[in-house]
Amino acid sequence: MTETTIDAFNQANQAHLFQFFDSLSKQEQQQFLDQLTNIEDPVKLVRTVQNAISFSQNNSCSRSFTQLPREQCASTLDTPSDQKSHWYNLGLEAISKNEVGVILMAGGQGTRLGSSDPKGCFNVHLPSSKSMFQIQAEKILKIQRLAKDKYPGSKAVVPWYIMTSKPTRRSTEDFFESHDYFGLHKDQITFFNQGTLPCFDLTGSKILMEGQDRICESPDGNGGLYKALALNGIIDDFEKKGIKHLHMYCVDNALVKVADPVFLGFAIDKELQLATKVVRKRDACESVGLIVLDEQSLKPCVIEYSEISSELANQLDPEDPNKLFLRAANIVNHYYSVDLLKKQIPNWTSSQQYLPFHIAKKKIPSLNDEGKLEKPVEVNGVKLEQFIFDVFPSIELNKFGCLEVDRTSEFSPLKNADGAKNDTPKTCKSHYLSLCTKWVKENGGIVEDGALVEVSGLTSYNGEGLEFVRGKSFKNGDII
Ligand code: UD2
Repeated sequence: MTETTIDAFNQANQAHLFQFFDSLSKQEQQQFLDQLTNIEDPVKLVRTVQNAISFSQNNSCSRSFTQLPREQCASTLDTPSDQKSHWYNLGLEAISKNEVGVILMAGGQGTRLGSSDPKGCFNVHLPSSKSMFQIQAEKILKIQRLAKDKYPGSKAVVPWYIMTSKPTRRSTEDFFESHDYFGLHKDQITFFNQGTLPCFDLTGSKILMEGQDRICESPDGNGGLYKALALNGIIDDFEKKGIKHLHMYCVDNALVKVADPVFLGFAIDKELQLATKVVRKRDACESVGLIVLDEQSLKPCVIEYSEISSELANQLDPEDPNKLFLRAANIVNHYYSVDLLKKQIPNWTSSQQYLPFHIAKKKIPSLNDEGKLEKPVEVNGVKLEQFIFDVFPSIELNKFGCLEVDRTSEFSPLKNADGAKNDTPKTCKSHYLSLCTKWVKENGGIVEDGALVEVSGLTSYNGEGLEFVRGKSFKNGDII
């Protein structure tokens, strides 16, 4: 095994990795080889990375994009309420029959937030001081309760699969344990790790070394979900539990409706394989991907904010110049049928056809030519990421759905430290409490002008069941 591994990397022009090999102990040599064998096909990997780097440099996007066809889209902003109730009941019924699972992607590190803790631990300073993880756990508890109430006798357990990365795993599990899983059953929660990808020098020709016996690696992006599901036996677990429908979402959305029955029902009603929620893009430079149609392949795809030309981002809609032409903003909130994952994950994760690599140029501490670890003062390498939505083009258009939802009740991302203009703990707190206060006022509650109240997720999932507040007065900071 040693020779074949070393040969494979020599063939990929990575002989520099073994310059210290003979001076390593047997154990160090074995650890190094174990790390390297995670890379199935080094020649293919290096070639793919170099293509990705040259593509990202010339960014000559010959492809052209347009809006998704109306047939594949719906909007909760103008869907008749009886249609929405039909979807809600379909989704809640599926939950009551234990056919629904939830996948949370929580492997990202809150670097832009300036916190070393996993984002889910973050507290946006609600009156209750609840963390993002607790807010989301209570959504699951509440939707289980609503399903049991509507379908008496049902057990309604929603398994929660939480993907972490190596850097976030320990602290995430400790956080859940120390909060007694926020009232959920411990065995309904499964933690699993996403994979890693090697870091390269700026030209993509050399894998960087972090030590004489190990290479530099970083989490493989939220697109690493598919390989992580397969490697951790999660797909088998879906089958064992009879799960048919999956809601997948990202941890840093303060308003996320976990296992949203309307979204689930939309996908079930239209027999979709994959669906995504979108909000209206706030402005041309908002850091969100755009759900679009590739005009050559006629397949759905997403253009990430870090890879879109400013010209395309600013293009106005010829039918309404007050609107951006491409405005279906991705909020990392997707539906998958388990059938689709079972069928497609082997293709999406084969080393013969990697999901595209996205390049992030970074300062990466790595060995210099003398074999000493050096902290670079300027960008010296690239980290690779795969994006969860890069599988969209493998879906037939008629099996793909896009549901527009109201930003003020469904999307408030936690991305930046306080002081930034958007997407900060302050904006999350303000959006969360404004939504709760709106619910209370809609139900006849009396809230002083300018005051904001919090409605616990255990009291109401989406503003329902608040009749009891009618005629009652509430002051700023009250928790209902
Ligand atoms: C993401 C979306 C972007 C838009 C924006 C809205 C992707 C690739 N981009 O951009 O289109 O929807 O969010 O807020 O989805 N994560 C992992 N492992 C990783 C990296 C990320 O689990 O290795 C998770 C992360 O914990 C978070 C989600 O994926 O839950 C989004 O990650 P991000 O914050 O790095 O993505 P962002 O904001 O650049």
